[in-house]
Amino acid sequence: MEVDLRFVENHSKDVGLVFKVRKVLYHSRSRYQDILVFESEGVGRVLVLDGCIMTTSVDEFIYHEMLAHVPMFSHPNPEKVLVVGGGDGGTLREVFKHQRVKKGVLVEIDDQVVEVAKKFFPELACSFDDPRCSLEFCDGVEYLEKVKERFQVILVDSTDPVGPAENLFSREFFQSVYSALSDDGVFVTQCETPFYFGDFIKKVTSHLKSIFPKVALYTAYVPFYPSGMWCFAAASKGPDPSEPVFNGLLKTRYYNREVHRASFALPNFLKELC
Ligand code: AG3
Repeated sequence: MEVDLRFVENHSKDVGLVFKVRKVLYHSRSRYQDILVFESEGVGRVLVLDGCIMTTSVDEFIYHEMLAHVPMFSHPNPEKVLVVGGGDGGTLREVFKHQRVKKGVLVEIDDQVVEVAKKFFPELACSFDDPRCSLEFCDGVEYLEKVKERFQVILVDSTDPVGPAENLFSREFFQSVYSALSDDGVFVTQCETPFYFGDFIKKVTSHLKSIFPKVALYTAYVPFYPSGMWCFAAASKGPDPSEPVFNGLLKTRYYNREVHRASFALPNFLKELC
């Protein structure tokens, strides 16, 4: 008899998303979180942290391209880039598509996530083999409090703002990000879905506005995240994040110049959050 195994992510107490599981490839608890990898029937491999879908083989490109390329294309010369979180490597992979990048630092609290990505998601973890990559295993908040180096672009690719990632959305953390950016630096953080995290998004943008001269929200459609509508908060010391200034072409499947600009056009209920 075949066992009908399913994984459910609960998006609220009443709504969730169900995946048919072909095989559980890895399941273990690290020092920080529960890590699960499964082969699904319909959407390839799935990475789950603390019960939340982080990425699937079929839609990972959307989130990673939109988190990385919007700031990367709006900065005239992003030589040094810092990614906080993103231990699967997908965001850094997109960053390294830019030949102009000389160094990409990834600060991840949980080395287990990197190990798991290397084993089960080589198409994401390939970024760790790039000679420009520097990996630091520590808390992003502490790293940014101490770092002396300055970055043109800083990205936060975190889990939901509960548990290990909570402090990555505090005003103090955004203040350290501001200090670690070069004078024309651009910052983007993933910032959840307006359907379930509206108040949270509002808090994030108001913290950012109290520190940065330019703040804007943009969205992307990520099918397997709660509600499918995903927000990113961009904050800049100089360049306009909604304007792609770099003219080069990269191989991307979701991102292009039109999508870049259009992603900043906000529906009315989202305008209220920024
Ligand atoms: N980081 C954002 C994931 C948030 C998803 N939330 C959820 N499923 N409840 C993804 C990491 C990919 N590099």
